[in-house]
Amino acid sequence: MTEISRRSLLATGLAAGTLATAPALAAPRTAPPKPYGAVPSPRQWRWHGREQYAFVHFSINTFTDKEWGYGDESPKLFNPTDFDADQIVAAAKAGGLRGLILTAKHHDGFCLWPTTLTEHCIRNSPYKDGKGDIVREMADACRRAGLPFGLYLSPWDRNHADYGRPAYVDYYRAQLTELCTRYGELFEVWFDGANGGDGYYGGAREARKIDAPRYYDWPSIVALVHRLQPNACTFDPLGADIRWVGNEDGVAGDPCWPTMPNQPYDQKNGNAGVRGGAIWWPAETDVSIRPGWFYHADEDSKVKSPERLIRLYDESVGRGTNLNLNIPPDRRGRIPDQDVRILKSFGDAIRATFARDLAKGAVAHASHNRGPDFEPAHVLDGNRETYWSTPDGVTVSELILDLKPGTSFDVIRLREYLPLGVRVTRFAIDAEIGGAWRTLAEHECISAQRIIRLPAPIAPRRARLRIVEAPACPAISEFALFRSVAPVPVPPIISSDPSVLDTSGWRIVEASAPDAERLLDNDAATIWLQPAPTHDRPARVTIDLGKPVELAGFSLTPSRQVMTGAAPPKGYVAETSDDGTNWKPAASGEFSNIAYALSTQRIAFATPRQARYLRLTFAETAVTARRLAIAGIGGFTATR
Ligand code: FUL
Ligand code: CA
Repeated sequence: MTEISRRSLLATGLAAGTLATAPALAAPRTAPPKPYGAVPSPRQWRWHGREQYAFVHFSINTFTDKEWGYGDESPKLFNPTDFDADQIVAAAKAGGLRGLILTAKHHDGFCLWPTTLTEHCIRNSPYKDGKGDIVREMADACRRAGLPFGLYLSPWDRNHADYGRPAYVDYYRAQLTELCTRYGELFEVWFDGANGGDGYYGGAREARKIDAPRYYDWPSIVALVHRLQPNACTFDPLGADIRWVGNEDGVAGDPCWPTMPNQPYDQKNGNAGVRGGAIWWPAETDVSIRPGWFYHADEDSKVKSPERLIRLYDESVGRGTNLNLNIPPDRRGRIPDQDVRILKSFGDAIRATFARDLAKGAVAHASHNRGPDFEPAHVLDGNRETYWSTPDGVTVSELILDLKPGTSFDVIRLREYLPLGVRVTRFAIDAEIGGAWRTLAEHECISAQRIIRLPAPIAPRRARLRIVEAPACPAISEFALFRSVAPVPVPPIISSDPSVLDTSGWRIVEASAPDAERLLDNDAATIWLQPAPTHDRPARVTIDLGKPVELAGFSLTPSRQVMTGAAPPKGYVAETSDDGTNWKPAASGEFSNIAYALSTQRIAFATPRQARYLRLTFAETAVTARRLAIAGIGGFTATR
């Protein structure tokens, strides 16, 4: 018998005679391991248990078909016809989302609550004759459903006359005070990083640049929130409880460490975090179920499928971050039916997959044991506060599950006990099949959780977690096994807006770079990429619309992938043709604000016309970049 296996048998009390000869004295208690490196605050530790929640972008933009309002929109435009907070909350719950964060105010400055601080608010809208309060209705609906509630309050305010001056920061703090004192407990408060640029600013209509950290004095704003809402995690700037994952595609780095250097945020480190970083600043992965953050009828056909959402879950929650999934209400003030169907399919699949830990009933034993309070069996008890550990100094170690015969699984979930810090640097998972050990996966970082999906189910006799590298003894709170349940497919729909053309019959005739089909696949995550164009060598794509259509304009969706060194086009030349040979000009100009808002642009022709072919030419990128990226092209006909 090797030393390791003999010791592991002793530890689990299985070696012959140990039980019989053990003295009747209580075993001496061993102290828990000392924390390693940065650790979460109690508020952050609670937040890690939340896993996924809903982001709800709803405001003036919902009614103007924009992603970023300029700030001069009339409050009268805000008029949901059938607002139903309970329906929105029910959709979030169906999706398995365990909290909800509402945009109380987006960049355009319009406030969804009847604030005493500005006239640019719901009081001056037709909704409930100015007596409505969307923040209150959402907060109450969340409370009824037992869902924690949070708020987004855009620091950038394109309506406010004082934006850029000290007086605005006082206004912003007063807004936060109203929100943190009127609506009960908040679990998260979201500060958007988009800050400064052109806007209405009380009629000045100019560009205002600010130096955000200096202007806002974030630590004091974070302290204000913590004073009024001690359980609310603040999102994003240095000093806040949570960091941005560095993209809006829903993908965390692999690994994604919850620690960072104590320095202002930088996007590259934000995605993967920094092992051994001085502060606990875990990532939140934010992404929208649709291409845009706000509802647009022409994106009804582009809602992410349940299969896509599962992949996003694996690449965010499965890498130890929390997923903040945006589900935007439509102009009725409800989550659209298609999005509800998809959320339900996604939520059902996740619930069914993780309903039962198949490792329960296995016998757990380890190469090394710290003592009775740190038993290997603690990884099977479904309790995130109990964990297996080894003696100090024993870092390379392993934990084996002797499975119940016939246990078949294809999903593995591991969790570390985070109050003691991130301890495991690298680990492997092995399975014993037919008497031989086979490595299934090897990764860096476990942290809050690590989900590993196998290509197909396996039914080994034993499964093993091998800690390959760690600076401190491990503290593993879970080693669970599941059998994945696939989501029920939800067929895509054609837009609910009759003016939006169905592009399924469209085809690329000619393009200046390969893969132009990606413009037509209804998927904003696949992009058409090419070297940045010039006026001499423009980018160009010609599309056959399949049959002559009444074309009133086109839409262009930029890529939201912010780390590709690419930018969207600055402007466009659109031409149409009946035969693909003779071309007529249709429209030309610049896209408004495309580089920063990265939102779908809808360009109407001066006059609708019959056309079989559409040709688009792009001569420049919107900002200096190595490459041009476009995610999608669509078209619309005149509304009848
Ligand atoms: C970004 C904003 O500019 C978007 O409009 C959206 O609110 C997103 C969550 O954050 O920075
Ligand atoms: Ca446990």
